[in-house]
Amino acid sequence: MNPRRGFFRNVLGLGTGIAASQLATAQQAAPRSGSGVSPAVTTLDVADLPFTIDNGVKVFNLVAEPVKQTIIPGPMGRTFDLWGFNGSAPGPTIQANEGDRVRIVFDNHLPEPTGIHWHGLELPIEMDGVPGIGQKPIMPGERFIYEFALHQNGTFFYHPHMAMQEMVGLLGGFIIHPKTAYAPHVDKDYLIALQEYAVLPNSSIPNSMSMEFNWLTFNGKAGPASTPMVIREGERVRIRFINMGMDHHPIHLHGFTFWETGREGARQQESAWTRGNTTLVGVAQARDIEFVADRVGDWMLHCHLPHHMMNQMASNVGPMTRVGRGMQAGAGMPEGMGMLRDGNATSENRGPSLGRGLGVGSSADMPMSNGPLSQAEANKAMANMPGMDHANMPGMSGMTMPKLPENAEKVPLFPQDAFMEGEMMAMDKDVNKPETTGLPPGWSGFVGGMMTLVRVMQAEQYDKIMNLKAQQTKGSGPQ
Ligand SMILES: [Cu+2]
Repeated sequence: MNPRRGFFRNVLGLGTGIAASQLATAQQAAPRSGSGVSPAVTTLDVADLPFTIDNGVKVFNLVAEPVKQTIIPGPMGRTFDLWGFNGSAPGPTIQANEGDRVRIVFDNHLPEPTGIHWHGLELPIEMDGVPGIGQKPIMPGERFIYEFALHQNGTFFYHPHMAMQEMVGLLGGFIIHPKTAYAPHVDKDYLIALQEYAVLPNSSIPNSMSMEFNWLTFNGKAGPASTPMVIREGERVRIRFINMGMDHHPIHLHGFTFWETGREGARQQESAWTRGNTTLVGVAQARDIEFVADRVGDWMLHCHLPHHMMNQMASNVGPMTRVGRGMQAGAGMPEGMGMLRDGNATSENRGPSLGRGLGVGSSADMPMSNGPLSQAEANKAMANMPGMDHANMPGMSGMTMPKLPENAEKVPLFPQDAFMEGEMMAMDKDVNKPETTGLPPGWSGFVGGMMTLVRVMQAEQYDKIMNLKAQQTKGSGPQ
């Protein structure tokens, strides 16, 4: 494929939602070299941070602030109160080139002091962003100007150097393109930020004290709201992952064996590349993978921790489906962290959730598994959740509860996924976008948490989706 054509296609794809004047700067972000060009990195569902140039310095404006982040849209969806940057959590991606000098004008619109750390960058101590050590804390309403030269290249990120703030959304990608484009050339280059939240069913605020999480996100969206990657058959693809949370995520790709080509430090030399289909993205780490998408299909890309492939799951978050039982609220820090208050692990007073819980739903209250225990209970629960009443949802009336054997509940371990995953959980319409065109009806009921799709398609279908995207962009104009 002509790499230049690929480059412009990517630049245009990136232009969705940014003004034409900024397009020029996005173009400049990708250096040329004899071996080809580095495509601009696409952070699906998250914008890029625009910049201006002042005397050769790239100037970015970054604002930390409370944000409303829609994790999943629609009547079954959730919007959380998070702290993010420039309107989103994660914040917009910074893209620059090796050799650039950057100035980041940072405004603290949070109600508490902070400082922004440029994770992995080699820079002067006073630019390292650790409040109380290298710099004074940046107080609410204050501005601090970071300025430094970039002599590295690779996948980096930015976050406050305040532990609890890291847990409520404050993270963003920082991509430094190399002076000479990496070889072999890639046609598509994506960034996926991994974040997790513990949010009770009746709340919009994550419990940053929790050790267990029920909302797992790629770029601020839980499946099926994460926008799929759309790839033309034969393209070489790079996906970069960054992780800021409490858990390490084993990210697994279906259908392809990739090369792990980069880590948080830098791109690896080729002799150090390793083959795999799962890469463990540890907390504070970055991992880059590359593969040639030579097999058509809608391939899963997901964290393989089972609880991270679902939405709303946590030990005994019962009241959502067990209507009428009530919920313990206002638990203190020991309960929230699942600590023992007194006695021992087998005493009556075990704390609400035997460790690592969300801090609700004591195991004494609910000595049973998650979810409804029978079809009758499930139907009752559905009736109490208007958002899930598919009979009354436009376009969803075809989706019903699955027909199960009458004696299903006599089988030990039933139910597992029967009422948690499947067509009755589908929300195709709510997450419909050009990139989902042609997926089987009900697909969205099988995609949750840290799950998305790598859709590899033949040229005709690929062009059709690109046209739909172009029309959408034209229709909506700059956002
Ligand atoms: Cu995970």
